[in-house]
Amino acid sequence: MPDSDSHPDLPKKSGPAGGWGSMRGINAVRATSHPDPAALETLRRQNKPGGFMCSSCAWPKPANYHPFEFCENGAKATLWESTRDRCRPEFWNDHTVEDLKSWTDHELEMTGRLTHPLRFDHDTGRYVAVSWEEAFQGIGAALADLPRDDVVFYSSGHAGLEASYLWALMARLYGNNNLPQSSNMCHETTSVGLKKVIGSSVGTVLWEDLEKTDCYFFFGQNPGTNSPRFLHPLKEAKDRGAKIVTFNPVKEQGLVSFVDPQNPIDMATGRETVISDQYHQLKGGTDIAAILGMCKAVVEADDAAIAAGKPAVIDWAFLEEHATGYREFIEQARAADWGAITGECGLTEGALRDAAQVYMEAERVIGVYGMGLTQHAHGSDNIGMLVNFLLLRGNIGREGAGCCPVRGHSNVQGQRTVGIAEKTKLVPFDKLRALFDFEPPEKDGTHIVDAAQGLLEGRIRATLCLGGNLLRALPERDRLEGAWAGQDVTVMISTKLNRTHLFPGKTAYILPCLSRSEKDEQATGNQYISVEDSFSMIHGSQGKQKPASDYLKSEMAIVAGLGQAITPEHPKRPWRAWTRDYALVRDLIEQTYPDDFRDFNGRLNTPGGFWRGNAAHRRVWNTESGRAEFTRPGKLNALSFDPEEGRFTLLTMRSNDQFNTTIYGYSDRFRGIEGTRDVLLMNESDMARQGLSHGDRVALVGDSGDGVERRLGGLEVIRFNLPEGTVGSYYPECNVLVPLDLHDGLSKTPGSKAVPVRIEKTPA
Ligand SMILES: Nc1nc2c(c(=O)[nH]1)N[C@H]1C(S)=C(S)[C@@H](COP(=O)(O)OP(=O)(O)OC[C@H]3O[C@@H](n4cnc5c(=O)[nH]c(N)nc54)[C@H](O)[C@@H]3O)O[C@H]1N2
Ligand SMILES: Nc1nc2c(c(=O)[nH]1)N[C@H]1C(S)=C(S)[C@@H](COP(=O)(O)OP(=O)(O)OC[C@H]3O[C@@H](n4cnc5c(=O)[nH]c(N)nc54)[C@H](O)[C@@H]3O)O[C@H]1N2
Ligand SMILES: [Mo]
Repeated sequence: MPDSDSHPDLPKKSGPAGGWGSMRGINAVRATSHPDPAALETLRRQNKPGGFMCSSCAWPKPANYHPFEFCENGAKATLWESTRDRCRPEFWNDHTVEDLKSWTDHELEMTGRLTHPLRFDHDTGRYVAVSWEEAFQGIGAALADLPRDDVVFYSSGHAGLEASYLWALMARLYGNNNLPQSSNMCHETTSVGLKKVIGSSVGTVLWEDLEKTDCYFFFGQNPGTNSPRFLHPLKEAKDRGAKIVTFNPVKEQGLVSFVDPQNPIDMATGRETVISDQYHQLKGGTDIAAILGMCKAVVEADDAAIAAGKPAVIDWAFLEEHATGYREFIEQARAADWGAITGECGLTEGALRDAAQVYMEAERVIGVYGMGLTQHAHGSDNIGMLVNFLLLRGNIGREGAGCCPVRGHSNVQGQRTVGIAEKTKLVPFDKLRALFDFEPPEKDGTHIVDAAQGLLEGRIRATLCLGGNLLRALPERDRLEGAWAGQDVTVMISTKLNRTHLFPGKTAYILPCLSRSEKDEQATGNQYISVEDSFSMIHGSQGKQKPASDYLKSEMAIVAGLGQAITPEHPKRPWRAWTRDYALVRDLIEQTYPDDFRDFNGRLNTPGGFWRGNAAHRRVWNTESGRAEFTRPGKLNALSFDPEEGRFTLLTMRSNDQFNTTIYGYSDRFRGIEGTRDVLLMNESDMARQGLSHGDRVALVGDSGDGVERRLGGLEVIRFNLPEGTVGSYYPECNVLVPLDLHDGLSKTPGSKAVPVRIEKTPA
C-alpha cells in the first residue's frame, strides 16, 4: 500500500485501532471520571434492544449484536456522564464566572454533574440554586414581552425524539421557527446538498448493504475515533475480500489497521486487519479534483471498451432511466486536464487511476463521507461530486451499494425528522394545526450561522439551548462571547458545566438534566425515549442508573415545564400529562408523521431498530427533476481562497480523547500526541520553507482578508505526515480563527476543514 510514514522522528504511531490500546483508553477515562459502579451494568446494556442507546455517535446498532456492543469512545461517553463527581451549588461559593474563564474545557467538565437548577446573580457574579418553579416562572416572565423573532431555540443532537418534538412545538407555539441545530455546523451539507441531487437528505445504505458490498470509498470520515463500531463491519468486509480506498489528508489509524477487541484470538495474538488497500493523502479541500480524476479514468475506460466492442464500464441503462445531466458531466470529465487535476490535489495520475480501477472492478460500491467533505466553502459541490462518481456505475439504490454519510450526535438525524427545522416547508403544518389548534408561524426561522450573525448585530436577544456548547462549537468565538453575554435571556439545558455558561445574559439559567443512562421515573413508571441512527432506524432507550441528583429533571420534563411557562394554556397541549407518559408523545409523533412512525409504540424495541424508509434507496428520486441529478463543479477545489506560499489550509481536527467540545483527556494516541492539545501539525518541507523546527512555538493568524484580526497563539509545531500546504490543529480551540462567513453556499455549514491561515513564529 502506498505509504509515506517514513520520517524517523514523527510522533510514534501507537498501534492499530481497537485492540488493547482501546482498553487502556477506556481505563484512562474511568480513572479520571470516577464513574458510579453501576455504569458497568449500563455498558452491558449499551446499544441492545430494550437497553440504553449510546449517547456518543449515531452509528447504527445491529440486530445481531455482540456481547459488548460498545466501542472505546462509547464507553468513554457513558463513563464520563456516570461520574460520581458533582458540581453542587456550593461550588459557586469559591468561584465566580470571571475566575472560571481561565479554566480549560476539560477542567470545567471535570467539576462533575450539575445537580440543581441555577440562576445567574449579576451582583455577585455567581450562579445560585433556585427551585424549578422559580426557574420556569423566571424564564416565562423574561420571554413574555420579547419580539418573537428575537428568540432562538437551539438544540444539539443529543435529546431524544420525544423531547425534540416538544421542543419544536414549543418554539412554534411561542411564535417562531428559529430552530437551529448542531447539524447546521455538521451535516447540513448533507441535508441540503444530498437532498438536491438524490432527493434524500440522509444516507441510502442499510446494515444489509454493509454485509454485501465489495468496496468502500472513504472521503473525510474517521471511523476509528468517531464511529468505532463501524470498524467491525469494515473488518468483516475485509475478511470476505472487499476493498477499501481512502481519501484523507491525514493518515488516520482507524483507516489503516484494526485489532478487533471483541475477538479473543485477535486480541491474544494482536492479529491486525489492514483496512485501506489504498490510502490517498490529498491536499485539504481538493476532493473535487481527485474524484473528477477518477471519473475521467472511468469515462476513458468506457470509451475504450465501447470502441473495442466490449461491455460498457458506465451503467448507461441506469443513467438513461434514472439520471439527468450525465452527458454534460461525462463530457466535462472527458475534457478535464490531468495536469490541472493532479496539480490541485497533489496525487499522481497513476494513484487516481489505481483508485478508479478498484471502483470499476467492484460490482457494489458504498461511498462513505463525513466532515472532510461537508465542512467546506463548497461542501455541497463535494457531495455532488461523490454522487456523480457513485451514479456512473449505478451505485445508489441497489443491494450492497449507496451513499453513506456518517452522522455525528446520537439523535441528530432524528431531531430533524420530528420537526426541528428552521425551514417551514419541511414541517407538516396541517397536522400541527389539527393536533394542537394553533396557527404555526409562517416565516422561515434562523440557521445557526444567521443566529450568530444576529447575535453580533444585537438582533437576537435570547437563546435557549437544549444541550450543546455554542460558544465553543461556533466559528468567530472571540466576537461571539461578548455578544452572547449581551442577550436579555440565556437558558441552557445541560449535564455539565461548559464555557457557554460563563457568558450569562441579563436573565440567565442553567437547567440540569438527567443523562440518557439514568432512570427516568415518571408517574407511569420508568420511561423510554427514542433515537434515530445514521441508517434511519428508530430505537427505544431506557436508562437504569440512579440519577446524579434528586433535583434533576428529564429533558422531557424540562421542555414541558418551559412549554407550560412560555406558551398559552390550552386543553390540547397537556404538557403535564405528556411528562407523565412519554408514549403519549410518541402517539403524537406517529399522528404527525404517519408514514415514518407507523405503530411507533408497538415497534419501539425492535432489534436493530425499525426503519423509517428512504425513497432513494428504492430509486425514487424526490428531486426537482424527479431524477438523480449530476452536477458539474465550477472549480477543482472546495476552498474559499487560493492557497499560495505562506498561506495554509488549516484543517480543524478531533482527537481520540474528546467528544466535540467535551475534552475527556489529552491523549490522541492514534496520532501519537500526548499531554497537550496546543499543537500545529505540519509537513516537513513546509516547516523548512517557513524556517520552523519541530517543537518551535508559533501563532496561527487568520488570513481570510476581511480585515478582522483572528489569532491563536501558544502552539507547538509538530512535524507530521500531511500533504504540503495543509496544516492541522484541534477543534474547538481553533474556532477563534474561523470567520463566520466562511461556509458552504447552499447549506451554510461552516468551512471548518479549510480555514486560511498564516504562521507566525513566537520569539524564543
Ligand atoms: N469520539 C468522538 N466521536 C464523535 C465525535 C467526537 O468529537 N468524538 N463527534 C461526533 C460528531 S458531532 C460528528 S459530526 C462526527 C464527526 O466525525 P467525522 O466526520 O469523522 O469528523 P472529523 O474527525 O472532524 O473529520 C473527518 C476526517 O476528515 C478528514 N479531512 C479533513 N479535511 C478533509 C478534506 O478536505 N478532504 C478529505 N477527504 N478529508 C478531509 C480529517 O483528516 C478527518 O480524518 O463524529 C461524531 N462522533
Ligand atoms: N472548528 C470546528 N468547529 C466545529 C466542528 C469542527 O469539526 N471544527 N464540528 C462541528 C460539529 S460536527 C458539531 S455537531 C458541533 C457540536 O456542537 P454542540 O452540539 O453545540 O456541542 P457539544 O460539544 O456536542 O455539546 C456539549 C455539551 O452538551 C451538554 N450535554 C451532554 N450530554 C447532554 C445531554 O444528554 N443532554 C443535554 N441537554 N445536554 C448534554 C454538556 O453540558 C456538554 O458540555 O460543533 C461544530 N464545530
Ligand atoms: Mo456533528
